Amino acid sequence: MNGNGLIRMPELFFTGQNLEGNEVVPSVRTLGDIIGIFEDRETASGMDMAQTAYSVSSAFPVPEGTPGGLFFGITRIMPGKVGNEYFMTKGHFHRNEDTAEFYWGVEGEGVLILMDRNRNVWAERMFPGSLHYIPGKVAHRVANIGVTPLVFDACWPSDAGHNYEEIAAGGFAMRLKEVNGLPTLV
Ligand code: S6P
Ligand code: ZN
Repeated sequence: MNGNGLIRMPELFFTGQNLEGNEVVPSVRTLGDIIGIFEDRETASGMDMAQTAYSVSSAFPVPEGTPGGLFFGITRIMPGKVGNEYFMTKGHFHRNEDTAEFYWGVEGEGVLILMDRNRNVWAERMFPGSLHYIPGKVAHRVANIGVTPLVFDACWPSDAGHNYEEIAAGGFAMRLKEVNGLPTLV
């Protein structure tokens, strides 16, 4: 792809809702992979566990754990609900607690749910063009509240790491549910 001389083609490309190029790492979470995060297990038991809940394409230009580097990822969450809870990401704290992250909305409608170390929960609307600074020591999870895929980008430090265990065990202190047709933290 490189041209002649000093001006080169970039190594990464946005194509629609995906990231493509050199060494892009795709990953898929099926509903079965994340079903434990939802409250309504009875409704869940009747659903197709093989369906994709969300997928992520990431670029890791340096090895995981490198100080000072950056990673980039595009997440695409399918529309859907388990009972009255929207399809959402697993959510995590960073393993290296002081590391922050940017999220920004690209397509669709979502809610970014945040929780600090005192289990205080708050949330921000996501939409094309919304930009979200997630400070260190704040857990983050995104729900798709619309009827089309929710696409957002993320940029985070290469030494952030992921602590999924704590959220898997204790969840967030509030759940985002559809109440009277509106997304509501309960
Ligand atoms: C990584 C960044 C995102 C998420 C992705 C899926 O720090 O926050 O790329 O990995 O949105 O969410 P989760 O909680 O399943 O990793
Ligand atoms: Zn993160």
